[in-house]
Amino acid sequence: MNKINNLSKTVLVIAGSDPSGGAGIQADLKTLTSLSVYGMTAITALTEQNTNGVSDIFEIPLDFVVKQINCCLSDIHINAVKIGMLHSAELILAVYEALNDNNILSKKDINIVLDPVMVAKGGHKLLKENAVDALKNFIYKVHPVLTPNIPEAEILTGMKINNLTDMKNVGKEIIKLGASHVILKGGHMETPVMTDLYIDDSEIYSIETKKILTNHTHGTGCTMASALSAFLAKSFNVKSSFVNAHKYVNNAIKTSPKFGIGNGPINHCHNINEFIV
Ligand code: PXL
Repeated sequence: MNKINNLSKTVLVIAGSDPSGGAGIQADLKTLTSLSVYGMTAITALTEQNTNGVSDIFEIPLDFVVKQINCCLSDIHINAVKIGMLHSAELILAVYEALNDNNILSKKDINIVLDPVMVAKGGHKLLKENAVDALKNFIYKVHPVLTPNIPEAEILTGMKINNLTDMKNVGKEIIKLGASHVILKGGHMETPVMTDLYIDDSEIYSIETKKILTNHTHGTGCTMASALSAFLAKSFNVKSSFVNAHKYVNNAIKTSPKFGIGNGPINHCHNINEFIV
C-alpha cells in the first residue's frame, strides 16, 4: 500500500545558489523535500562553483531579493525561515526590513535559523568583511537559532577556539550577542572525535561522533541548517531538532555519492524510499 505524504509545513529559504547542487539553495530544497517540508526560496546570489570551489559570485539586486521574499510571504504561510549566504551589509539590512515589514519577527512560533555563512571551503569569501558588524546587528535584533562553524564563531566573537572548553565559552558568548540558541559545529577541530554543541541561555548539550575521514562534505553547513529548520517547522523544540538534524547530516555524509573531482556533495536523499508504483 502506498503511503501518501500530506505536506503541511513550509520553510522560506533566503540564501545563495550552488549550481553544482551540493550547497546553498539546492541543498536546502533537497533537504526540506526529503524531510517532507515544502521549501520556498529567495535567492540572494548566484555562485559559479562546482566541487572544486567557488570561482565567481553574481549578487542579485537587493530590491529583487526583497521582491522574492514579499511574493512568498504575501501568499503562502510559513513555519520557519532559513537564512544562508547574505554577502553584504546592505542585503542583511534589506532582509531584516523585509522580514519585519511582513510581521515575521514578532511571531513567536516562526523560528529563524541563521547560518552565518562567511567563507566557502576553498577560501572564497561569501560575506564581505565589512558586513560582519551588520550580521552581528541582525543577530542582536532577530534572536535567531545560529549555526556557526568554528571559524565563523571565532570571527563573530573575536575569540580563539583550540579545544572543547573554548567552544563552550565561545558558544555562551554568542548567546550574549543575541542568538536564542547556538548550534556550534565542531567539524573543523583536528580531533578523532567531533563534537557539535547545542547552547541556550541555561544549557549546553553535546553530540559526539567519530570523525568520518572523507572529503565529500560539500554543503554540510547548509544542510544542517535547513534540516534544523525543517524539524523546527514541524514544531520540534530546538534541542530535538538539533538531534534529528545531526543524525540526518551524519547519515548523509556516510552515504555520500562521491560525485565530482573535488569536495563532493553529501547524500540528501538517504532517507527517501525507492518510489514503488
Ligand atoms: O556552505 C556555505 C555556502 C553557502 N551558500 C552557498 C555556498 C556555500 C559554500 O560553497 O556556495 C551558495
